[in-house]
Amino acid sequence: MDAYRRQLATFDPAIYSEIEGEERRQGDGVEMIPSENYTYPEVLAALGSVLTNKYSEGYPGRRYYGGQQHTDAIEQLARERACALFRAEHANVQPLSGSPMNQAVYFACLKPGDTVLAMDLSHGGHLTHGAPVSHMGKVFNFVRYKTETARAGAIDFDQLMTLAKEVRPKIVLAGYSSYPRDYDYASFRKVADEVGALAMADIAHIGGLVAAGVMRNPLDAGFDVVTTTTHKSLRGPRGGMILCKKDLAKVIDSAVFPGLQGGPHMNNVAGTAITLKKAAEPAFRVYAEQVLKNARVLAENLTNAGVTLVTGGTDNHMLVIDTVSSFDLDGRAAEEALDRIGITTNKQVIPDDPRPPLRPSGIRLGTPACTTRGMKEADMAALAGWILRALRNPNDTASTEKTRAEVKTLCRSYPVPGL
Ligand code: DSN
Repeated sequence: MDAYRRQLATFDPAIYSEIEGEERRQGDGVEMIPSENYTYPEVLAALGSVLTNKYSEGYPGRRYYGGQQHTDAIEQLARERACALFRAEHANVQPLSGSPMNQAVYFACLKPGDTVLAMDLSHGGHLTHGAPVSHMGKVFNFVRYKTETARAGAIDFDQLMTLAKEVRPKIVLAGYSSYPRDYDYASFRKVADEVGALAMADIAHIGGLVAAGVMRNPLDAGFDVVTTTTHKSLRGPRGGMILCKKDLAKVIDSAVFPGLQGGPHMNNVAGTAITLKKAAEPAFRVYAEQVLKNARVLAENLTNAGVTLVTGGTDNHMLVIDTVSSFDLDGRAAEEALDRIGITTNKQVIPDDPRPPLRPSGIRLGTPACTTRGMKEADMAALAGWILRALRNPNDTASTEKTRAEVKTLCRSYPVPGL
């Protein structure tokens, strides 16, 4: 145990024992929530550094407080690395997380009441894409488009064009948090051009896969602005980034600070810079390719066993299982059954779900975290077997205990980075 941990354990044993418990939980189980990952030990070191003590309102070279010689250098490196990695003209690395990054783009580019064309929540869109319960949904006018679930989740771009001509959006938004496919960004760009809208992509989930070059980059299709979180497939600290064209740089930066946020969390910005350096290494591409392979193998094993996947499969890191039609279990019961065997997933609405969000018809699974631990195709086949066993026999205590032990044994072969 290092000196800081010993000090914490002595001063606040209650908190320390919960941290230890969470370390055990993360190590003994398989994390399959598609938005989660294990960050690098180097990032953990930056997060726990003295950078957390520093206020740095403003941007490199233009701060409102003194003492910025080191923070300026760190933020500048993070911005340059982000631009190089994603082929962006400008990067803002200050958003505290995914929601504020999207809010900043809306406030930078829209007036209250303006229209945004975004993916329907139940088809995979995100809360910050204007769900009625979000504040953004009250400030701006979000109009929804849907996917064609029977055609592998395809988007009908003729229909989208007709809708865009009708509602005249200021932003056409391509983005999701529960959609297991890739997008045809050029077709979105065409729709945006036709109605004079900005093309925005929210790649929060797939930022790492785009950075590695294993999924399409919307900036290559001429998108104006792209947002991504840093803690999902990118494997960094919790945070957000906005990548945009030069002509939007000023309004985006002002919308983040002073528009929406105060001082950036410089320990996070340093963690982001380190993450971006890691993501530029060849090993990260190998990791990203394995994330996709693992998701496909998991999907194949489940569909071969008769499980219904939303859109029929996956092109990215995630799978959405219709648990009601596959196992006669709602999403909450399925999530709980998997929790009991040490596989963590999350309940999830499926397209046009007739059930409520806390008892939806499905669950969502992803491979970024288990791939970080080193799991490969054979492990995915084993995981698929255990998932099937647990969801077919959710109330069989003996089977649950046996499966839990098998999951734990697998986990012992794959230590969590940083532990
Ligand atoms: N919570 C993240 C997710 O799970 O997709 C984004 O909201």
